[in-house]
Amino acid sequence: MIVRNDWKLSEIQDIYNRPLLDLVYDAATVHRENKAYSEVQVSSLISIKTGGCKEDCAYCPQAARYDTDINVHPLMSLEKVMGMAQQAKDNGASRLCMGAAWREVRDNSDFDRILEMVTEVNDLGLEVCCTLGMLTYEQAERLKDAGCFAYNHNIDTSSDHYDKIITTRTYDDRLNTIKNVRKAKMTVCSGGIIGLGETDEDRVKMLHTLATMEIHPESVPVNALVPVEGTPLEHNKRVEIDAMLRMIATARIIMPKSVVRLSAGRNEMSVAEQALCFMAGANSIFAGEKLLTTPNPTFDTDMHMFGLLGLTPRKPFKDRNLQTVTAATNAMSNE
Ligand code: SAM
Ligand code: DTB
Ligand code: SF4
Repeated sequence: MIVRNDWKLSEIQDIYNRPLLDLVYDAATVHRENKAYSEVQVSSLISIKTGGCKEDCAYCPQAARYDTDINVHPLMSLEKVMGMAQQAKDNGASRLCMGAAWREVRDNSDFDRILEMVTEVNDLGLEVCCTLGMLTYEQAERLKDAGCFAYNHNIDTSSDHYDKIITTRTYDDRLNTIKNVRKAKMTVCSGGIIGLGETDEDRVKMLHTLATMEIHPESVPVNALVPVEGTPLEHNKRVEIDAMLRMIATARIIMPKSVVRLSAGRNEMSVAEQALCFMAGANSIFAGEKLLTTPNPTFDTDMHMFGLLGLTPRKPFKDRNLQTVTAATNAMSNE
């Protein structure tokens, strides 16, 4: 399978705009070249620090400036996180993603505590992912050394649409954090959100930014906006299934080796809609009754769906992915 990072915008546009069932069929064909196509990576999310964030991301219930009904709390204790991590593992998750409502990481005792969480969750045998906002290279290295396997930092939308959604940090800031994560040899988890009032062209541009990165993100979350009361986007229309399918299928075709995660928005989707997304190449979900602050299907509901669709949860696959990163990074340094 050839992995390209020289995609032209017009090529991606042509793929994205194919008749929907042709697009899904083409993506499913690419997906089936992967012998593990019926395995789905199951990640569980913990909001280790909720709310009170200084940023102005228009979609986010955790921004301090919006009046939303969330359970604001400071950084959780190590013990509490470990209890939740064990529960996620018992439920069949292979990855645990810890999220903090921060603009950026600071070198303080909170970060030290997170490094301990990372080490201990890793020792449980789960892949550890963090999403803590912007990171310097040195902080990325510390996370990596503590055992962090992946770092989630979304580009969210196209560079053109970005400043209609966020004004408190730039697109380049985001790309820079992603570079720091890559340089520290963690795997990169980066994708975006649809339903932010963007056009199809913005969606294609966002996919183009991801698919022309020197190394594709190992995982690409596709979130449908969960409109939350009190945020500027609370009245945005629900994302239709065709938009989700076009995003997932196009991502699958242009980043054939990446894990594509059907992320926020599943609570509003039927099993049939989700089945189409898996058909179109989605091979990861967030499971557990809560995302960060909003509801999500329970593990039991998802395991029932997996049974119906003949899908199986994927075991932690640390070695395979690390080899990919190491090989790719070696190739970069040999150039
Ligand atoms: N504060 C860190 C940051 O912004 O990178 C980490 C946590 S932040 C909540 C992680 C991601 O969640 C955002 O980049 C965004 O893509 C997604 N997200 C937040 N609110 C959302 C919503 N209402 N609907 C869909 N996705 C959302
Ligand atoms: C991602 O792309 N989606 C997740 C995770 N990365 C951190 C977060 C979704 C948040 C949805 C809104 C909420 O629950 O607060
Ligand atoms: Fe803060 Fe992250 Fe929410 Fe933006 S998305 S307001 S940075 S928690």
